[in-house]
Amino acid sequence: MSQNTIFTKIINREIPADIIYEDDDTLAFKDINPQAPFHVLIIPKKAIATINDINDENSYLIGNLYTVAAKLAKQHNFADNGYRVVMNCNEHGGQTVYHIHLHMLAGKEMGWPPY
Ligand code: DGP
Repeated sequence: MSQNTIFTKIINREIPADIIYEDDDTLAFKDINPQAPFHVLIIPKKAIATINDINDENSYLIGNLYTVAAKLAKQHNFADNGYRVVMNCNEHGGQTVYHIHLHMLAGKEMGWPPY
């Protein structure tokens, strides 16, 4: 699986994105096809293709994604109302970009089950 996806281009500023958070390891930007009033993708700068590629060495990067989600929830005032974070894996999970990413959706009440 290629490590170079459209998200690498966003990290390297080769294509534009509406970036709302950045630190040394993590980037968050608005999804191009939003499914909620607030729909942001939170990604590690290091390319990890899927959940299946998480291991003891890189799992701290995944923890960071949730830490950023918690920060954004407080910053954008939907921590109390609630929100959803989702990570899709491979074809049946609905993954289309093979650079791991946490979808963060907020600003409306979510339905369940998610299909
Ligand atoms: P997934 O299906 O879980 O792999 O989600 C991929 C998401 O990435 C999808 O919701 C649309 C978003 N996306 C794809 N290409 C781009 C892009 O070039 N820019 C931005 N901002 N989002 C993108």
